[in-house]
Amino acid sequence: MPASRAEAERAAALRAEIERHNRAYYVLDQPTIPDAEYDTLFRELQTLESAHPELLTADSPTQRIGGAPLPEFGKLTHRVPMLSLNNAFSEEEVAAFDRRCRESLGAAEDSIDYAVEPKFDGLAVTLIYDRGLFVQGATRGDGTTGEDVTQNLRTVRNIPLHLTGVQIPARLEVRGEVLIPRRDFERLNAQQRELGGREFVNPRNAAAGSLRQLDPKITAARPLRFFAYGVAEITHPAASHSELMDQLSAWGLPVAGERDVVRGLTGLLGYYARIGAARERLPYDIDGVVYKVNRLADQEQLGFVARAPRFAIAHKFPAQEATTRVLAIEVQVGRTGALTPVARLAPVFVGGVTLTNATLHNQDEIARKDVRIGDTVIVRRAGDVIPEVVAVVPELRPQDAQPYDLLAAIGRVCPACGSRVERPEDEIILRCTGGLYCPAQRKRSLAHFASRLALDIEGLGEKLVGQLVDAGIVRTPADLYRLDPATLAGLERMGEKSAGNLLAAIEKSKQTTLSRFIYALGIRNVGEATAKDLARHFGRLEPLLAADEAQLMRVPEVGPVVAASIRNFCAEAHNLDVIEQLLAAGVHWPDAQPAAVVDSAPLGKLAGKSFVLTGTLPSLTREAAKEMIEALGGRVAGSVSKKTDFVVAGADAGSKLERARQLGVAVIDEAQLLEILEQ
Ligand code: D41
Repeated sequence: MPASRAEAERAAALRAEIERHNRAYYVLDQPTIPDAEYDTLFRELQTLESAHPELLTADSPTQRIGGAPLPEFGKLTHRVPMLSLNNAFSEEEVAAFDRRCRESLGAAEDSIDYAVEPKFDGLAVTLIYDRGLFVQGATRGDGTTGEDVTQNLRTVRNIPLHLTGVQIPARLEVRGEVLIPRRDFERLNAQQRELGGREFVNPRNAAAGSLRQLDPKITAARPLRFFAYGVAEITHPAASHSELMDQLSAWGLPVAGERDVVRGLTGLLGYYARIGAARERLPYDIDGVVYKVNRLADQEQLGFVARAPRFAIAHKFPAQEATTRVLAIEVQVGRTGALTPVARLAPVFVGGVTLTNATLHNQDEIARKDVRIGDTVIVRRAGDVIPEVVAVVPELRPQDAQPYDLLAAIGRVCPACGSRVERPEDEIILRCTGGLYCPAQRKRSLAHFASRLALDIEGLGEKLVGQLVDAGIVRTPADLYRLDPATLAGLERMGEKSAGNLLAAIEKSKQTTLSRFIYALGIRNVGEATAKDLARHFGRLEPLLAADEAQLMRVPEVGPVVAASIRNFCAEAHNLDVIEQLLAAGVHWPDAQPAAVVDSAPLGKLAGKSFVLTGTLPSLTREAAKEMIEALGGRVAGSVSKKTDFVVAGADAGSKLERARQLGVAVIDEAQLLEILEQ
């Protein structure tokens, strides 16, 4: 039966009232009614809508509990790319940012107004409003293309399903960050514990995992929140970033309560200190603060470099350190047999995650820091880098602690396979000589083969590879293409669905590119950049496999060491055998081109120039610097050799900088790099 006019009016009134309470609770943080009363209103609306589906609207609050699961997320190409932010780690770097802005704008000292805000440690998303109605939302992805997570974003309680107020533009694309407040995160983990589910390591991971659920009901049950930090395009008359944020807030969008406007470098550093001091008391995790030149006209004048704006910078809080005890030292075997000592630690909470181990790098480092089992040590965790032991606290050393000798500890044999261990000349690391006989090396090689920059087999990580190798199901990459549901069904924790997903991912990986394939083979000294060089030069696989050292060294950037590695690899019959099996299994690449065609491609002005990036650059991320160099035809390698043209060194540059000095390679800083790029 169609709804009566009274019922239609009641539904509209309920929607408005519920959204008003929602906003009071989730945006303004001022609850207006008891939960039980809210639930009663909500259920009344649900009952009306299910009796009269024509009353249901896209922006009804009932839509926040999530609809049917999706088979997969669609992709969404951002109309305006989602840029990245450059980082500053010190006052000097902030001063340099302020100076650059002043020089470009011709402004005097302490005269620029900056909009300042906390840097949320969440997940960047974009929300699209069509005539005020929330119609689509996506993750940032790689900045160009993200995943369409509209149905999940609808369940985020403080995202308005429709905007309120005046002068709402026909189309508004809001950029912001999705996160889970700290208190809610604790509660969520307690709940996971009770339900016997997996706990999340930190709020960021929990937010990312929650937003990427195919079942929106799961997302709806997670305490996600959104905060806006910008718009894709200015469609509203605002003169400054702060006015723009005020306007977003007036339309009902949540913005950071701690935002402010300050003047000059003095103001920036004052804000940094203020937020740093208040950090523990904030309801959410932040990893720094963000500074933006406030006047929009000035922002436009400053413009962009690569993929980040010149008018903004993130001032990060320092890497986090803590002290804990070394319970044991274990030795891990890498893909190429390198043995890495790892300290097992008494669990310690550092910068949002619990650390249980930290790398000790190699015997020389252990000796230099004199790390012993039983020692109390300082561990550091910075961003995405592997946690490391920084130093020992000598006062707290147990009397009986003995100096640690790696070679003696492992009895001079590989802990994974018992093969002889050697220390190649000129190297500080020990290596297992077992090659692919060693199960540890085999696992790492397989995981490398499946990794993101190689054949990119989604879901096939170290853990699953370990299971497959231990069960004797997989020995070489070619075995992956012979897996079937029946074999996988025997594995622990492998349901029908995950088996299906894995097989689909393996099938998908068959179509790849030549450079990915070369990289995936895991030839020693052939990293991503060299794999690209080889693919470009040879165009096809066969001539590469057949090339002798002289032919290989004709590839720009390939020297005797790399050439010898490739020859050694090809001299092993079983390597060629695996390649043959992979091709027979259907692995292929559509981009095969004769070398001549590739070589005649237009050259950038950095063609033939090789760079190595090391340390933390003051404003560019490594990724951004790499992209800029590659865009001009240059090459970014992972290690320094005589063929390196420039080493770009930032703060805390280590062994690569040292090696550059030994080899007499030119060392430049970020400013000099930018000069070269802009020439
Ligand atoms: O709170 C943040 N994480 C935050 C991120 C912020 N407060 N402001 C930001 N501003 C921008 C620009 C200036 C590029 C619009 C950002 C980000 N970007 C950002 N987040 C992730 C990538 C870029």
